[in-house]
Amino acid sequence: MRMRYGLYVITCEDPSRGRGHLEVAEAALKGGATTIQLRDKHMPAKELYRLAEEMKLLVKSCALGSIFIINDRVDVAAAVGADGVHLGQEDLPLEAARKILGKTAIIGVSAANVKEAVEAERGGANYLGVGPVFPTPSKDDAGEPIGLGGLEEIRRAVSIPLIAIGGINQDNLEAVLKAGADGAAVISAVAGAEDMVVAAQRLAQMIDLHLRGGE
Ligand code: TZP
Ligand code: MG
Repeated sequence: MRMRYGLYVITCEDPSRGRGHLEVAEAALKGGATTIQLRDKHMPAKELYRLAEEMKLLVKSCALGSIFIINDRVDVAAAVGADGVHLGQEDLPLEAARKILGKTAIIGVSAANVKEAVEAERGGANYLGVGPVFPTPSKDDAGEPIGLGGLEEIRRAVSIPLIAIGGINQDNLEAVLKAGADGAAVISAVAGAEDMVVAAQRLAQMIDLHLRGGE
């Protein structure tokens, strides 16, 4: 079955407006997010584990059947039984994560160019996080934006789902989808919005319309 990652909302330790992980996740799910990623680079393992347990319950109680992914921490993903993990280029190698999480886990890998994308696809990644497509306020070391051109190049090179990331908002989402993304991952467009539910709703509807148009 081809997963529908759709609107992929990432919660992080420093969301705008002082909102916490669970608050962002809950609003995102209400707005129609189909994937939630818990991302926290500084939380001690025990605290992250407890938070992940709570967030899993929240995601799984939502009628949409949304996907729950944990950033970086394969150990925490395995311990709470998350749907999967997202790995950057400096994280545990894909094959090592697969050994721990098993065949059915969803493993996403960040790719900023064709080489990284092809390697991750060959290694068995379930989807790619591609970007940063645009400049992002949410990650200091995100690297140079690859633009819509970079996304199109990766689209031509691989066939697994592409989740575009980096500076994506209501104004540029349509262009990102037209460039070949299957979904979009956002932090600030939801966590930084005045009304997080409405912001998520608008983005989710745009993705839904686009996907339906392609059927
Ligand atoms: N990886 C590449 S860009 C980025 C991550 C985690 C941050 C995306 O945040 P925003 O606020 O949606 O640009
Ligand atoms: Mg990482």
